[in-house]
Amino acid sequence: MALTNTNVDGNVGTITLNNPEKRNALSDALVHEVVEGLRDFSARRLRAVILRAMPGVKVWSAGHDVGELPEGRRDPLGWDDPLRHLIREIEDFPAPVIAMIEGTVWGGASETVFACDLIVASPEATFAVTPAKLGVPYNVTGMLTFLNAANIRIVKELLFTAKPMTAARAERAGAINYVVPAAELESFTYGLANDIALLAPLSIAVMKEQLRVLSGAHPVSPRGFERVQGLRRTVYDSFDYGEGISAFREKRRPVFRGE
Ligand code: YXS
Repeated sequence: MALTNTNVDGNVGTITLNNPEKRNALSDALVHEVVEGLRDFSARRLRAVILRAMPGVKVWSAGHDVGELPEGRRDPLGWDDPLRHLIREIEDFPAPVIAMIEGTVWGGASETVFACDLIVASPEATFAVTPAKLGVPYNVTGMLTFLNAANIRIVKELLFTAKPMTAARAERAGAINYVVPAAELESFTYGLANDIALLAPLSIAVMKEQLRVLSGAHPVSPRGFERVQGLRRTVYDSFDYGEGISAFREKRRPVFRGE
């Protein structure tokens, strides 16, 4: 059964997350469908893509599929993790990817949204970044996605509180572009996409890639990178990581020990 719907109208493509039973969790299967949709849109040389959920949804996406996270002793967000693939496909897509947000956004889905080029949200939308809820050591490029989306004060608030941030606050922080009443969200977002689609696609594609290269240009020494990876390993090898994953699966509150 399809976990997403795709649609093309002129030079604008739409990918709709459609797995409400699992609150559009970013499972390997769902991410695969989104990536295939983006690759098809790229082959068709579409000039803008809208990434959305079904109209009126309460949960845009519940984030990484916790059921697919390793129990421990393995990096939960390594290079080949589905979420990492999805982020890179969005960043590499040769035209603007616009996130149209209704409902709540969680964990890796918040990074997915922040990796998009433009974000339009309804006033009821919220964004939560949840590694600290589960004891997950987020990865380096993921940290960069957040740092490129908002200033470090806002990033620390999102990461250290794991609490949902309202669309209004996210807009004030510059982390999202527009907050639009739900009734106007679709017409506004498609108007934006169609305006972009009338402009020079090669110019936009090159400027998008330039910005990707420049925004990713943070010098980290090999020693610095290995230190970060070593620290992350102490987290995903910890009791707390296993406790966070188990508590989610057992639908109970985790009791973290700091070890
Ligand atoms: O019990 P069933 O089989 O009906 O399934 C339930 C949930 O288990 C499932 N589900 C998920 N399955 C896998 N991964 C998920 N992230 C996930 N979220 C939900 O969907 C079915 C309905 O869930 P339920 O009953 O809780 O729905 P609800 O409407 O009462 O509440 C919706 C949420 C989103 C508030 C609630 O499901 C929730 O809090 N989900 C987890 C949000 C979250 O913490 N996501 C972070 C995932 S980990 C991640 O993204 C990164 C690795 S990190 O943590 O580092 O950011």
